[in-house]
Amino acid sequence: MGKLGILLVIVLGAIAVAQLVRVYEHTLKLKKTSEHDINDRDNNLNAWLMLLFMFFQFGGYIYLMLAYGWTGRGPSASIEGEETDWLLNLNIIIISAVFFLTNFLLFYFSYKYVRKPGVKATFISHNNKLELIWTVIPAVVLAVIIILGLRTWNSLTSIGSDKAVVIELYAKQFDWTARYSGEDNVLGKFDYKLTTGTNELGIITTKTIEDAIVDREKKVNDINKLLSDADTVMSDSLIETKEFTLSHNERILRSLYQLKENHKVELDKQAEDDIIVKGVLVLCVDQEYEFNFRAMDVLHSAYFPHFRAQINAVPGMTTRTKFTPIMTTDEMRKIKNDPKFKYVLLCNKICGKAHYKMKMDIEVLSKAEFAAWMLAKKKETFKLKYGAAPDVKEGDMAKEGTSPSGDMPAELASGEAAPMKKEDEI
Ligand SMILES: [Cu+2]
Repeated sequence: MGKLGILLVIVLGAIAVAQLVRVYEHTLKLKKTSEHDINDRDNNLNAWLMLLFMFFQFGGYIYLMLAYGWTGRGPSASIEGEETDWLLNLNIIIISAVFFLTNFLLFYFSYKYVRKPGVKATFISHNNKLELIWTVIPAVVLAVIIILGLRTWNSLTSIGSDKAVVIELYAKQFDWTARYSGEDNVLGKFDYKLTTGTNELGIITTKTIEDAIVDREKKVNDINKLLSDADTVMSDSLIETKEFTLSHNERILRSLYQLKENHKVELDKQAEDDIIVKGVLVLCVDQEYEFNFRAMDVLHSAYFPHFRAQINAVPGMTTRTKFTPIMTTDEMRKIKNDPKFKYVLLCNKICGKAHYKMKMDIEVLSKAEFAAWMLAKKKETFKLKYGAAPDVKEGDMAKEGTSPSGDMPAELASGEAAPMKKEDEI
């Protein structure tokens, strides 16, 4: 049975209902009563049904609470999450109280004040006291919820303490990339104009700027050559497109020259010790983390359900949140009695077709395990993966003690850059 069959059943069903109503109207006419005359038996039945419905929804609410363990969130895996949980619980208590009270009044009064023969209803047009009560009480309760919420929100989105480790999370359709800030705990600066296949996060170093300029100059030259080539025959619309692409590339090239002029070589160090990680975000237990978020394309929302953190990742601006994991993945597996349990970072904003699978696993390790993992990752700094600027002397940087890669093997220190992947034309 296809869609047509379903449609046919719906239409026939509607016709059947309409016919039944007509039959009912005719019976009433035969009985010489109007359909507006409702007898006491029908009224009492409806009054009892009201009461039954009230018990049904109260029972359902209590059953769900018991079946899923309060709100179904499970234990919080971060210090900050416990405060958020406290707030959520306060809200649930208030909401539940209002739910039970208002629904009780609605359904019980419908039952109690069912029409009785000979009893006339009292007509009340206005009551100032009642108006005041149902305006002031919700206003006060809402004010308390908002003030407490804002206080928590401000503390969660403020800059981390001195002990906080800074990590950047970069969102794009449809995955997350983490950038650890390295030994100096400072993230290198970035500029979208430097984004290429080998510098996905657009990190600024002397070398990435140089490479981007070379790349962009080549693009400009290629188009110029094509446009001035007398042997190439092009349609007017193609010429227009090429000229548009040319002016776009020239504009970017001009800002790249500017970027180069304003760039301070000392800043290279901030970027070069950064470590870019995909796939699994590895964290250390009892360590405060400050997460900075960026988005490449559209709005995303970083959601850490177990750590009770969520914040939007917005193109063109950096957003921030922080938390301190208090349970390793292994500890949580024991609590949940689930050996396959994994913490996750999800995207909680419908950002496109494959939004549902925009996810990054999170592994919280003990201090010793994390130190071992980090030691291995030190061999994957941005400098070692991308390459350093040819004019920066390794010895000088090591002497200053600010570069973690001062002791790197000579063959890696030579800074062989991976070839730049050609960026798509606009
Ligand atoms: Cu997304």
